[in-house]
Amino acid sequence: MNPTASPVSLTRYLIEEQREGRIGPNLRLLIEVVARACKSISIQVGKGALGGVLGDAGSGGEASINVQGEAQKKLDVLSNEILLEANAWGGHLAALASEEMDHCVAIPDEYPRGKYLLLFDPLDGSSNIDVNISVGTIFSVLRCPEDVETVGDEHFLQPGTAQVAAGYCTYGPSTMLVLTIGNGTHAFTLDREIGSFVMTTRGMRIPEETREFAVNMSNQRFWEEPMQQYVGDLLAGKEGPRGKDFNMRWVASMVADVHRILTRGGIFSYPLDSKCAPKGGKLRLMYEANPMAFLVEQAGGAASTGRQRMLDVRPTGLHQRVPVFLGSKNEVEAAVRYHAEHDAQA
Ligand code: P6P
Repeated sequence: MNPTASPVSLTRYLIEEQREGRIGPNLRLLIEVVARACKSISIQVGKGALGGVLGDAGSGGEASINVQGEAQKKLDVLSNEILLEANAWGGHLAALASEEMDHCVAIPDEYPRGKYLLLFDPLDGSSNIDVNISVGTIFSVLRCPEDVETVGDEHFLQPGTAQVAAGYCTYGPSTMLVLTIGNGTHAFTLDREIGSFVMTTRGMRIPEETREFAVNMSNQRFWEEPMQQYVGDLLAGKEGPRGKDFNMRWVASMVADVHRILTRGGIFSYPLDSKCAPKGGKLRLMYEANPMAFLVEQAGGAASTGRQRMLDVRPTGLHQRVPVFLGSKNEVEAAVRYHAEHDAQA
């Protein structure tokens, strides 16, 4: 038998990482449990209109509104429940936090408590579900501080550098799990015939240069001046100061946009604008920006708030929002320079 010929499953990858001492058995179990929950979510998402799971959550015509003030989709609620149930009894977690829940949830007393904290956006981009555009699950794993009797939101407030694992599952033409445990970023594709995630890219690498940017241009008039200048120069193309033409892509599903960037490069930005600035930005730090930043840095890219390395941000709230620039290292650094030069003149 030629062990190097057979495809590497997620299970085999994690066992090999454990054998190398890079993760312990409980973190390996946690990642397997999250991956299994993502398979269940993939099945539900894949049913579309046939599954009775499209449309807004809530009953009697009353929309269900989450802590973000956003109308929940039925699949948001279902995906959240799938992740909660999958992780309750395994003994690997101390508590969970979700975009869909106001506060963290401790593991029920009847189950053994583990030493990890799991954060997730159960179904990011869910506004795209009803129009059949790719959506995804984003997750981040932290260690639970030791000697904590009752886990609270405050125990989750750790910088992105404290993450021990992060990943997303994108529910697109294929279902893919992209994962880092701090030893590179790797992609696994769901083989539906055997029901396993199979490694399809070991060591994703983001090209340092790019000609592709992702931003919601309809917000342009609301952006800060350095962002206006930065994007204006991108749009000026080779006749402008950047000296090359750029292309634009915007799926409005972070997982889909970030997966494209991890696959072929680019820069993704959801900057401050006068609409979201009062909240600190649009995207959430703990379960969107930080896990994506970990994945991107592990693939040779960069991730910033525009003024600070994303993974260094000291969190102040479980649902804290931040401006986001991530992707091809040299392009993110260019965007940061526009902000630094602006701030230096202020
Ligand atoms: P806009 C989806 O709601 C999301 O949180 C991200 O997945 C996505 O990148 C962004 O918001 C899209 O925002 O303002 O373009 O709808």
